[in-house]
Amino acid sequence: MITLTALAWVPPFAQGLVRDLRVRWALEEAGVPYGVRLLDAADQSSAEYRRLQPFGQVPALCDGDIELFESGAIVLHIGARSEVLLPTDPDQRTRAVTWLLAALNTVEVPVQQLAAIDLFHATKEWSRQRRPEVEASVRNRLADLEAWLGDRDYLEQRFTAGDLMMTSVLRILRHTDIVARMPTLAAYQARCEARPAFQKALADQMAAFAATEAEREQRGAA
Ligand SMILES: N[C@@H](CCC(=O)N[C@@H](CS)C(=O)NCC(=O)O)C(=O)O
Repeated sequence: MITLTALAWVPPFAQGLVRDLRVRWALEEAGVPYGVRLLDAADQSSAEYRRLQPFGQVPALCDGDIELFESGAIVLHIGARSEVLLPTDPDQRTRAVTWLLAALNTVEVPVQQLAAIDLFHATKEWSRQRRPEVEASVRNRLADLEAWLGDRDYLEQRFTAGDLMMTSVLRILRHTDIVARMPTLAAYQARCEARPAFQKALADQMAAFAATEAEREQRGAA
């Protein structure tokens, strides 16, 4: 049995972005059933949780005897069970892994810097000074990605875990119009997000937050 650890609640600006979504999506693509353990903020720093996730973050995953953290590692672990995520042809498989790593190491780094500036530090003087340079580096990365995509539907011949991760990273920019103004990239993101597995994963993450809100309201009213 697979158990995914996710957060019980986050503020609306983060709902639909929390990184367990990537894992839920991979599990849905692979058709692998799973249960979810929801963490409160206090649980994140507990010694018990730190044994599972050394940094106290989500996602984490237990699959039988193996305990995993880092969304990339978890998606690769699930991908090993699913031709949909990782092709069996060794070269195609390596290309899919390469794109997953490019999403995390090359694209997510500046994208996350921009999100942190806009969502957590917007009123600080240093962020006002730093933002133009970070936005420019995001735009450069995305222009290169758009050039690679050209008229392809996916990063390689077909959808893989690389597209799953790249789309998950592009979503982080939803508070900006950067992707919307890049038609090839916007169409690519929409194509990947239209997949039933993504829609199910997103609905399930949002349902968990709604359930926590309802429970908190009920407790408040009692
Ligand atoms: N590199 C990690 C990043 C995980 C991460 O940043 N998780 C966020 C939620 S999206 C988190 O748990 N934040 C709370 C914290 O850092 O305390 C991964 O991809 O799994």
